[in-house]
Amino acid sequence: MTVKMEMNLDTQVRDAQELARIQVQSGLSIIIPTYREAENIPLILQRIDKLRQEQNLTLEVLFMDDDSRDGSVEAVERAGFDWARIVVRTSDRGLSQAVIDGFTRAQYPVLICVDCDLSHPVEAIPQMVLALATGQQFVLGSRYVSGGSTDDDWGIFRYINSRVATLLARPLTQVRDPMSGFFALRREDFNTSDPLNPVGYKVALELIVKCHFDNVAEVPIHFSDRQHGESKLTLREQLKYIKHLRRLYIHKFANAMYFLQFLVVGASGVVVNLATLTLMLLAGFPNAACLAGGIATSVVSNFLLNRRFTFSYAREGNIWKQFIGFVSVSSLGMAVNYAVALGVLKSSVGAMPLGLHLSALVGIASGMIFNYIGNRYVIFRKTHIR
Ligand SMILES: Nc1nc2c(ncn2[C@@H]2O[C@H](COP(=O)(O)OP(=O)(O)OP(=O)(O)O)[C@@H](O)[C@H]2O)c(=O)[nH]1
Ligand SMILES: [Mg+2]
Repeated sequence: MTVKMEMNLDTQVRDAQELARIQVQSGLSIIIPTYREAENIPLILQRIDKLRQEQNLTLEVLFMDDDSRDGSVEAVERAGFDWARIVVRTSDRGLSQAVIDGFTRAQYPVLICVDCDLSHPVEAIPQMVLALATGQQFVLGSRYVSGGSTDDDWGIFRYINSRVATLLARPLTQVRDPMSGFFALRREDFNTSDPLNPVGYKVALELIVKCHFDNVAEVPIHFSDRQHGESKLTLREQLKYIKHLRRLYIHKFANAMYFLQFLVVGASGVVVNLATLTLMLLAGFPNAACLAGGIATSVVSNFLLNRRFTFSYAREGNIWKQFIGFVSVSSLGMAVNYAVALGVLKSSVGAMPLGLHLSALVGIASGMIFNYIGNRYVIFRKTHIR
């Protein structure tokens, strides 16, 4: 459920504000991932300090820096705030890893992640905490809900890129701006997340999926372009998004995803089968041998592709043992296919036009489902992972 926060001052909201005040007083941990942001550090600290004083906030700021060596450490020290510190990380680098590392080090019950480049208005934090206090599990600073905006000079490429990335995440979450790097959640919810394994930049998406958040609120923000320092969002980082999406899809739709990949491999097997059959026919082999050759090569290619992609978690297992298992299960599948096809043919379907083809298709589908179940739960079952 996506909720846009309205700031009506009716009783309910006043209660919520009271709750938010209590939550705010018990403390906020603001985590800021940084890589070469020395110029921006004093600026964001000034803005947070202003907010802190105006709203009487208890907070800590943790800059999670991937060893920038650009004066970031000195910039935090020079600012002289006892509530701000910088953690210099030298291993397991990356934006998402830095954020998660920061969350595990945080001392307060409310966790907030914000970019250092002043793209995100820290002034929206109280409203985000208010949303948490009213029962939301996760709150995003969003460019794409009404009232949200971006600076005007976004080129068409950047805009399309952002929208396509959002669209690809739609089956994972209905929120409008899951790509946002500005968000808030409770530490207790973070602590009960499934194991986190993000690649690239989309840490909010990782958390929404792995913490199973249903109630996600979006607070409209204006997203400003960075004024200082350089963007680290390279094409390489963007390509990691595809890898991340695949992982999240498998996590959320495990069985459906395995089956989908199994079907795609199965379809490729039909092509391999027919291609082999045709080549053998051209080379002058008899029909029966061509059929057998087609089946044999497709069984091998299906096995290799399923092992590499569909059931990639079992890649470490003994390949020969798996191959023998795969062939045994496939042969049973072929028998199922044949028996079902014969059965259907004998029923009233057999008398229909194209009855033979229909019977064969039902047989193939039955054989495939049988094969899938056998492979998923017997041959490539998860205990094969070391
Ligand atoms: N610790 C750490 N922080 C990073 C890394 N890459 C980027 N960041 C920080 O993550 C935040 C977002 O990075 P940006 O480069 O601004 O990426 P972006 O906001 O998606 O792209 P722009 O809109 O072009 O700025 C910034 O505060 C960066 O300093 C990284 O590898 N490690
Ligand atoms: Mg940025």
